[in-house]
Amino acid sequence: MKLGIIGVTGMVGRVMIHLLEKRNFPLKKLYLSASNKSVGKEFFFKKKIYKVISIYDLFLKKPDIVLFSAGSDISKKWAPKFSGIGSIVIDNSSAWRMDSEKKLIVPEINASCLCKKDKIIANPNCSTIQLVMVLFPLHMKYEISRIIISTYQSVTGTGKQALDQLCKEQKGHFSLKVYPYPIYQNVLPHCDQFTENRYTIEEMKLINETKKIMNDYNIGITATSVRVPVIGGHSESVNITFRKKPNIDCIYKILLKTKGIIVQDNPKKNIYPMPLYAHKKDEVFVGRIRKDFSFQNSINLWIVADNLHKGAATNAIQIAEFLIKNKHI
Ligand code: 11C
Repeated sequence: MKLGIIGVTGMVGRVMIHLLEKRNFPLKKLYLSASNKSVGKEFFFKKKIYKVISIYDLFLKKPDIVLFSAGSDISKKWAPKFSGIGSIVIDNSSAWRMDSEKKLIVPEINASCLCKKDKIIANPNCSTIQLVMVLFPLHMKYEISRIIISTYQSVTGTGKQALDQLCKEQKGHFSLKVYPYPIYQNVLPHCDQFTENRYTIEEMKLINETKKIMNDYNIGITATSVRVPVIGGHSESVNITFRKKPNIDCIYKILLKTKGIIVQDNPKKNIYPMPLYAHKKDEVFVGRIRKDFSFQNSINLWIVADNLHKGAATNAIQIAEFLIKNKHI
């Protein structure tokens, strides 16, 4: 397997290298690529040094799989070129997610819809992945009719500069301006840009991507996305209304046996998911599972995951592993 990463110097790209090594991904060749200013930079993989090459040089290597994590513009320009020479692109940007001809994949949910003709496969937004991981098995049992989501998103979702802004502000330096206001000791009800409808792009991704992955456009979804001065992962408070009457014990059982989910829920011992614990882990953590006494057939729960892991790199690599296992390559 010849695999390339585009955007290897970014926060997600770095986690991708780490996970390929940790998961012992079957590789014949690994190519690391990034923007021209990073060409020549060195990375360690399995104790060997790898130098960053340009995207064009990666293209000339004709990789079997390319993991893109360099933003939408690069994906729009380069993904069709790579797929045109037979590479399978797994794209972590928003470029192709809502394209009706491209599949938006969370392997635990819908990888079985992939076929050999899918040459550009979209990896969902981080806050969507952790959400649907929990929603989907419950939807299968009780049919979700409405979801109200409030997120508490890590600065790592914005990237390295945002992490630097937080770290500098912690030391009293308020010069970097990735966000319109300080993020240290603050909370911004604002992730990504605002759209015409007064929701942010991040909120619209949660709404639209969730429907596409769950393949159900009748679910009512509303979202508020909030940036918090946290590093370890995104948290989500979710209120779910079902068409069928849910049973809390049964919901526990379903989530306990769902692959990729860890239930952390013991109020007597103060056990619940937190970004401090989820940091650098590949699973999605769920807790605070309880009935909503104010509305019929409704529950509340709390979901946390490391947005750079299951929210991005882990999910992309799981898609690649699925393709290999199922002989799509
Ligand atoms: C954030 N969810 O936390 C974003 C980052 O579409 O893949 C990931 C953006 C994306 O700001």
